[in-house]
Amino acid sequence: MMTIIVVVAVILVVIAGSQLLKIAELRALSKGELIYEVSEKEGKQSGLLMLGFFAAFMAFFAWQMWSWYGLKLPVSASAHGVDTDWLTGATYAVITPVFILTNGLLFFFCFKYSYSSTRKATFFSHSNKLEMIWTIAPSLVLTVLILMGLSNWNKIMTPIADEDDRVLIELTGQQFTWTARYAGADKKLGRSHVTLIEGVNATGVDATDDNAKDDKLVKGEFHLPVGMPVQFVFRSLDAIHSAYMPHFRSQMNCVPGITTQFNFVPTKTTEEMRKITNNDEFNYVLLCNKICGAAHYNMQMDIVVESQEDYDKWLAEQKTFVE
Ligand SMILES: [Cu+2]
Repeated sequence: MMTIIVVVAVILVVIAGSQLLKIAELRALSKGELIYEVSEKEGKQSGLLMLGFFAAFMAFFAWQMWSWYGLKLPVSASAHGVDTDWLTGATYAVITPVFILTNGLLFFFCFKYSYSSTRKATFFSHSNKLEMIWTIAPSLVLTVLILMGLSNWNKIMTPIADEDDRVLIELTGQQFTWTARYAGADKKLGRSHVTLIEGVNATGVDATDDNAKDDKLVKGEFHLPVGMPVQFVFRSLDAIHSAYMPHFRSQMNCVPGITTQFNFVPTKTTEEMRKITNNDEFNYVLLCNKICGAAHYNMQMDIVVESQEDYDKWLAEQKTFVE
């Protein structure tokens, strides 16, 4: 009912507005004026309003930056994340002044060149020199930023080949939970496939594969040794999920039917991060960052980063896939 009243009210306002315009038009016509002719005074007023709008716009921008700044993530807990943060900072440092300058000019020119009956507009269609400047300058800046981004991207996307120099973990997403699988003593993950899902084997690990026998599946939380490269492999059993580990500046889609991957080196233990954030309850988290269904918001797993010793101890306590 409320919706109908609102719709009718909006329609009536539009009709009333158009009728008012018509009356003003007829009144002006009867006086021999043209209603749409803009006087110099009106032009100046519009120009001033443009300047006022720009000031309000900038104040809003500054207020937004100020009020959301506190939600920034703490310092990066992974090696490549430091570069990612630097790149984000550099990008902001480049685009913020450009944003303010271009918008400032846009509104200032509206004010400066507001209508004047004594001024004639210059016809100016083309300048090769100007075209070159505003094409080449942003291209150069973007090329540098993109190349730096790509080199950082390659660091985490080039799989770690050396089995002795990595921890291999497979993360499987399904509505609405994560399972982590460690490669076990042989440092190899056994085969897995959705068609093998049966009973307690909820992620479809192939029990007949020798490499799978010593694999370790964990739920709830998983552990990482500090300073050791971790090679992740991602799978999904149903919808597209996204493995998001914000404190490590990492995210990768989990896509049904294929495996995706990336790696990073955790550089700060959970204990260290608790001190940095001044929060005794701080925990690293793995979140799902693709809206994958009703309980998506709750699809998460804690991550514990600890010394190699503690990690080895924890891993030894986890059960192998085939006892
Ligand atoms: Cu999900």
